[in-house]
Amino acid sequence: KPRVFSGIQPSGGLTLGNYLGALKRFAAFQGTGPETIYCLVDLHALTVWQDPALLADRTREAAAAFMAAGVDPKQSILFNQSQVPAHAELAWLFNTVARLGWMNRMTQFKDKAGKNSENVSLGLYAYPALMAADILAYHGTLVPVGEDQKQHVELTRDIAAKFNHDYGTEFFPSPEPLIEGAATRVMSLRDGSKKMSKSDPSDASRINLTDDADAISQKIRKARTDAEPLPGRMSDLAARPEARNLVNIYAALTDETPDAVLARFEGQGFGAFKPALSEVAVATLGPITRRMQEYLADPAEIDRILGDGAMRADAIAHPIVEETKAIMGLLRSR
Ligand code: AQP
Repeated sequence: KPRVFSGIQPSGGLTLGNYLGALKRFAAFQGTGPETIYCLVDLHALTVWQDPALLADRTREAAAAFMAAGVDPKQSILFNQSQVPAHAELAWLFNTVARLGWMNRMTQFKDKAGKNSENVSLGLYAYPALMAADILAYHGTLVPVGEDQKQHVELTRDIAAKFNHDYGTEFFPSPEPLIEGAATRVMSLRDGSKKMSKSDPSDASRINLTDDADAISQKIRKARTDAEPLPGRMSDLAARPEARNLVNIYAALTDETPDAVLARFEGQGFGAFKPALSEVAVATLGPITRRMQEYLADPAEIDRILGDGAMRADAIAHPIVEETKAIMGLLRSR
């Protein structure tokens, strides 16, 4: 039975990259058939330092962003990871299945650890095994993510396959990464070779879902570009990553193809393109920001929604973890 599962870390304010690469697509899966399960992966956020005084508020803010972007907690299951024990429990079992060599190939770990890899948490290294647990605790089969998470979903498939092989079972399905649209990798506004990220030290590198119209316009106006006019086709932007990024963002916001956008702006420079991009960005994000603020005005209601989601999630995941333990031969005497 197909089941959609995906998550976002409440490790900071969510960005336009998270919206276009993930949230917007999460909402689009609702009502299409498969059950949809969306998770604020707070245990993942802990893999880098989180201020305890901020983490709960960031989790509520991320929940508000999900709902403001169209994730309906009645149609979908929406909850934070740490309220459902199955995630951490299955992650340990998967730590015994995953191989060190597989983890050593993970590019996100290399990027985040940088040169200082002796001093990062063990959790950051084990992150992909926890992500495999997130998905497989629900027998998730469809995983909408941005391009940066493709490698982790592939590792999830490897873990499922090795578990099934080692224990002579077909218990875990092989989940598919769904990476679609013009915004599978939104890049930093300051550097076309880096992805837009909520933890980038430069606020000017990203558009936050909480930015107001002035901040959005100013960031787009200052976004790094070149002095060339726009061509008529994306294939002619191959060597211009910053320009390509802005066109992709425009296309994702308006649900057009990048080539359709370029057909309208061919021959024009960024003096004309940037104000047009600001306009579509403000028109899309403005209502989302306003709805977020409405949800955030009632934090107790957000907590109630996440608690309800966690109970529904637990009802699916708990039996799957119990069955996994039985398959592995762990004694259960009560
Ligand atoms: N720039 C992006 N373009 C498209 N999709 C993106 N995603 C993240 N950045 C972009 C997608 O958003 C989902 C949630 O990501 P995450 O919060 O779990 O962690 P991340 O991928 O590491 O994202 P960030 O924003 O860069 O977070 P930090 O800075 O905390 O590491 C995923 O589906 C991801 O692909």
